[in-house]
Amino acid sequence: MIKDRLSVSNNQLFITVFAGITGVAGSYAVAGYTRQFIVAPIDALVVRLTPGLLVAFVIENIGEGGHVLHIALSMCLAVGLLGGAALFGIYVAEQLTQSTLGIVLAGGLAWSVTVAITGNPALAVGAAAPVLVFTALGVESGTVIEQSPTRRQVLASAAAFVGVTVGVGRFNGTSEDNTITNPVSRAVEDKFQQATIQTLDINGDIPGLVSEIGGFYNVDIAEFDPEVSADDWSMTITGEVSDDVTVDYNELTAMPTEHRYVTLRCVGEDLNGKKMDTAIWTGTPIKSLLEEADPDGTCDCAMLRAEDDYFVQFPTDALENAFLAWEMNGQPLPQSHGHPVRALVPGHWGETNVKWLSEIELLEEEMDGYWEQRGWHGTGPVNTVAKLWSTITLDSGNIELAGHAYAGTRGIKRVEVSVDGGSTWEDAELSEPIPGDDVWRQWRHEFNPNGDASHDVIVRAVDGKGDLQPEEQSDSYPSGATGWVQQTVTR
Ligand SMILES: Nc1nc2c(c(=O)[nH]1)N[C@H]1C(S)=C(S)[C@@H](COP(=O)(O)O)O[C@H]1N2
Ligand SMILES: [Mo]
Repeated sequence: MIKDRLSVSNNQLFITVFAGITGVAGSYAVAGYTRQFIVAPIDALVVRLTPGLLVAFVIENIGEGGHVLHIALSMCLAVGLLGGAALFGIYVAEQLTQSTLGIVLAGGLAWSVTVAITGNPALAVGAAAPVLVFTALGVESGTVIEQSPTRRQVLASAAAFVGVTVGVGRFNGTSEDNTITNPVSRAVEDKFQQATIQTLDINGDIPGLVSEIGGFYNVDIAEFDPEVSADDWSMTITGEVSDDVTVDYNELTAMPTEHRYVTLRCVGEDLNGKKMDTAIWTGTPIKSLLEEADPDGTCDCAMLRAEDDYFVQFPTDALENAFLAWEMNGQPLPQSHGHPVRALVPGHWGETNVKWLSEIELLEEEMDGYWEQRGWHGTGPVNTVAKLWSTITLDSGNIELAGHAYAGTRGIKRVEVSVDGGSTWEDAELSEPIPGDDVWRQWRHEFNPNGDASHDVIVRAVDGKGDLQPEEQSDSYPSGATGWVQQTVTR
């Protein structure tokens, strides 16, 4: 006998949750960790709608872990949406005693919602199919009581489904940037060699003078990087200019090409943090494009915008020696570093180096960029820093201290080390400067511990102008960390 109840049973509610979870897993299986994954656009929206003060608070207090919070929230929302489609289907099936109609409605609804969110009809099937299957299970469990699947059966089939789909997704191998291998041009090869030769002989495990692509730090406002193909890319210089100038990828890469060592450092990192790296970048100076556009704005300031809705504003002067890069260490710019084209602004904090660059707008008056709206002051020149990234005891019994020092376009003249809490200072050994206006240097200092178990080590840099790294300690928020790196080193 068909039950004529109007409500949905607990068992059915339980099944709709699995419909939601497996729908999300199915979407992941076909789309991978990309923008076609149903969670991605939801996450972008969550990030956009989160108040700036909260973002600043999370970055300061939770740091990178903040990503986990909004991704988890976005996952729950996606599960809710797809589960909701299943619930609606079951409800219709019960109300109208139309099993097939309910099941098809649920699948169709899940599909439409996923297409609306991701814009990809084909891949949306990955999310819709599990919803349809679980809705069918749910409808059956309501009508034919004796044969209804037990919770354990539902759980087992859901787990199996998630396992299989995620497995398939892995197997399909969503394109990962680091696997791209290109023949590296002679010029880049030479630069690699020079860096290798000039790298200090350091026993500790620290980056060389050129960071590996896979080890190069990453800071993104969005959890999912935009996917921009070189063919679809173009960049426009607009706003207060005599003429708008637009270049596409072919035009850009046909311009005079240079290979530069450039170091980047994030304003948000700790004093001795690791968000500082150097790569060999291939690109073209931006100057000729700017001159073609002929800026005539009154504030002499520019807003750079990107495909991930990132934007940053700073004085046009900073673009004078800026660079538009399309290769990193001889490879096409990896997706996570701004494929196909990013800006590199010499000596300025990482945030000015816009990835997935789409527009340079010359402004009439100054406006805050993404991070400045959130209280940061990170558009100016970098602070001077000497990092202490490695401390090890050598076979000889001596202690080796080593790290990198960076002061943007000011350059590094000297690194000084104290092993007695600042009473006496010695100059560290420094790597020969690699050519470039905006590069770090490696330093190394070896000392005899003289039987003492522990040493109060302090390191500080002197920039190319002769200015000592400021001693006063401050947090990275809002203007970048200051102070001297200090560490107790024991044998
Ligand atoms: N479009 C875009 N550009 C961006 C960012 C971003 O989130 N979106 N992050 C900025 C920040 S804060 C830093 S420190 C650098 C980091 O560059 P990387 O990820 O290549 O190391 O990129 C900058 N450019
Ligand atoms: Mo940054």
